[in-house]
Amino acid sequence: MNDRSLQSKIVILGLSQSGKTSIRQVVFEGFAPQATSLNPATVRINRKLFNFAGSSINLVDVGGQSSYLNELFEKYTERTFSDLKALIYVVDISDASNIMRSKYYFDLTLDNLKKIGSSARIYVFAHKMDVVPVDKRAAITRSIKDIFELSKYPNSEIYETSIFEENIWDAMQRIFSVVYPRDLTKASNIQEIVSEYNLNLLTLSTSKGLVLYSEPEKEVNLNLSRLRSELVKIYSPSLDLNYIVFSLSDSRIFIREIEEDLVITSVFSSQEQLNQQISTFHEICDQMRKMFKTEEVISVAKIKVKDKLITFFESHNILNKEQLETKINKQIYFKCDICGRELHKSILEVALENADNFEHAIQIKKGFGTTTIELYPIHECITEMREIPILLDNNCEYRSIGKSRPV
Ligand SMILES: Nc1nc2c(ncn2[C@@H]2O[C@H](COP(=O)(O)OP(=O)(O)OP(=O)(O)O)[C@@H](O)[C@H]2O)c(=O)[nH]1
Ligand SMILES: [Mg+2]
Repeated sequence: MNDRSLQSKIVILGLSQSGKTSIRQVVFEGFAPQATSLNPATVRINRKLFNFAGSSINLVDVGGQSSYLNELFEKYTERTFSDLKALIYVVDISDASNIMRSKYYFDLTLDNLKKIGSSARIYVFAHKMDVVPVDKRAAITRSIKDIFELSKYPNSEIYETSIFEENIWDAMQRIFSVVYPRDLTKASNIQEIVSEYNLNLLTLSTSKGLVLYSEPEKEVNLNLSRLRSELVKIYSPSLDLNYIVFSLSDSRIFIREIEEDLVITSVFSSQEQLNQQISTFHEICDQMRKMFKTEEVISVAKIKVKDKLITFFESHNILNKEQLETKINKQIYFKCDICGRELHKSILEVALENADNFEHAIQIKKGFGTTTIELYPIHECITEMREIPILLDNNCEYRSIGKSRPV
């Protein structure tokens, strides 16, 4: 298993205020859509690694102000677009006056992707659709398609999206079904379970309903995981809802959350005995739980960064491997000098957030008999992203904190 194979990079681009960060927050970070209303503009680039059942999505959210976009295309195209699996280009359909400017950066993006020979798929989001009455939407989407000349790009698709509606999840599901890096061993184990127990369908999804594994691979129109969350809200808000079973035409559907944010759906034929199916379902859940147990699925990317971090410290004679294992996971508490927020991060978390910029985020300085480790955690402050210099001693213990600065 090589480490790149379980990581996919997605870049979200588009003009400022078009809704990129909001999409990231709602889909990947569990924010309520309303909570995005006061989002500050993203400064430069925000990169984050999200783990879904052992595979990671490396999500790059680029601040859409012209100065950042210009800087990206002048200096960072290679770094931003290399190994790209999917580009999400967000067009704010409520901002007609900027549509040609948006098209300009779209063309620039596609020119650059072509230049580096990228085979990334292109997903255009006709976004903020909630502001448009349903009967006017298709016409708007058609005109975006024309203006952006999408027919020129056979690997492009356009979706109507809004963070306030289900369609953002449908669009993300389509993207995930192409770019989510499936672990082939797990996929074939699931296949075996399906044939062993004679299932019609077995899926693993997030509780928001993004399907990660599905055997056979098919699109189910009903979002079963989300149905489960709705039922939990109605019937069992304070209890743990063990599992749900119901019949639908000639199928019997079982749904259960096996780990935090991992939901199993099994579909049996309704011909057989219910009792037998209940015990089979629990057996399947146990097998799947073992396969996707959180500790076992610390993403490969995380292990890679962890190893790199330990080797880096060891090469500077800072503690030994065993001691480092504990130290790099220990939370360091600090406070932002601008917004006053109290924050905490471990050395490993700083390294993970800055996997692309590791050498900057963690530096070791030696002089006059002392060794200082400098950490630069990034913090989403009131109006911008800021990095906060934290100094540690040669035991990786907190020594002092510096003034934060914009990144
Ligand atoms: N009506 C509506 N508003 C949205 C939607 N998505 C995002 N917004 C709002 O749009 C505003 C800007 O959102 P951001 O996500 O910060 O925009 P951005 O594209 O990240 O902007 P930059 O970081 O400056 O590039 C916020 O107030 C969001 O609440 C949507 O689907 N519908
Ligand atoms: Mg943003």
